[in-house]
Amino acid sequence: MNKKRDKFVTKGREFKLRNTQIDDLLDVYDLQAREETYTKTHRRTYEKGRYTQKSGLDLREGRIVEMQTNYSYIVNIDGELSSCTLSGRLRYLEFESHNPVCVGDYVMVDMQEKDNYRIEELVQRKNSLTRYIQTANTEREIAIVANIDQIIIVSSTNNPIFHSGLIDRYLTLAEISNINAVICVNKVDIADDLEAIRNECMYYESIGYHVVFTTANPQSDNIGIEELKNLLKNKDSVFTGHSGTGKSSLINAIEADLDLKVGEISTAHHKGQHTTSHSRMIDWSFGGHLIDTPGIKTLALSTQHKDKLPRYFPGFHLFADFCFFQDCSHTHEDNCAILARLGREIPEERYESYLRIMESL
Ligand SMILES: Nc1nc2c(ncn2[C@@H]2O[C@H](COP(=O)(O)OP(=O)(O)O)[C@@H](O)[C@H]2O)c(=O)[nH]1
Ligand SMILES: [Mg+2]
Ligand SMILES: [Zn+2]
Repeated sequence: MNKKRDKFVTKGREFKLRNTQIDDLLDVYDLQAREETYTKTHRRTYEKGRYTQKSGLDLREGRIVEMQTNYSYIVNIDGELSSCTLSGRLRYLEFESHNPVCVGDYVMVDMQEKDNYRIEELVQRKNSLTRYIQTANTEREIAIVANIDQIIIVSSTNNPIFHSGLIDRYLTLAEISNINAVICVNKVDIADDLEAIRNECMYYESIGYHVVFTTANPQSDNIGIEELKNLLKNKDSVFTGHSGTGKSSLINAIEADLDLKVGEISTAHHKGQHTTSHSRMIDWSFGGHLIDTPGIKTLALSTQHKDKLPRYFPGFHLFADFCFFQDCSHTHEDNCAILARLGREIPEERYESYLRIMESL
């Protein structure tokens, strides 16, 4: 086993030797040094390294449905689930990206050796949700989930209190990530002022988002569950939103067989049982998938997104092209199309939310 790996590493280095400059090789095994010399050359190496140079492989396409450890994945290949490890070359790439593949990724698997299927290539992603981690002087992108159709942003009317600023943040992130979003307002049974919330949500509907109002606790009449279910059908979805808004309850109301734990903080639930990066893709009985990933809790707008906020804040893309300045921040500039629409197409409270997010980044 070890011998085989050594052989492969040697091959990997040959590949490097052919394709990179000696300068790049010197610090290959020195992560610290690599971080300090992280350059465009490395990025190019990474792009090249995505594709295998080995010959004689029996490559088949599959989709990662579960991440067990950083190196071990369950892959769905033509409807059959197989345990696969990451090829040595992709592990090497892990220096660059921390996890070169994630749940939802389409990958090419080498099936030459029974009991030793290996992920050799990553197929180009349609989209992904990523988070950033900061190291000494670079920041790294970590993919949480890839190739999904939509993010279900769950908020509650009460307990925890309705918070449209958070919806703005998630919508911005979804837009930046090129992923559709659905807004779910749960716990309509305990709203103090449902009308006010409905009014606030009309803006999201006016810019094209589907807003669904629900109840999900077993004592309620399951308001909106059928509507939500129809939106999930034949699509791959991720649920996100503050803890306690009712994500697990909603999923249980939609598909009772899953029997997710309600009212538990899922980090605690996962602790000791799996690594925190344990993610999986679950089949809905009615078509499509739910992607359950603890990584979603780390999803947040960060400073890396600040430059994009003026264009990606919900609805602003509809008007930002009409601002006089291309890089308009919509705060003090003359001839700003957003400021011109304040109080009309852009409600004051959305603009204030925009300013708050801008400042927080
Ligand atoms: N009143 C009311 N309570 C709900 C509703 N949906 C969920 N809850 C309760 O809210 C709490 C948190 O729900 P949970 O599904 O664990 O939230 P999660 O953290 O987002 O997964 C639980 O006590 C649920 O019973 C609802 O529609 N109405
Ligand atoms: Mg939960
Ligand atoms: Zn502007």
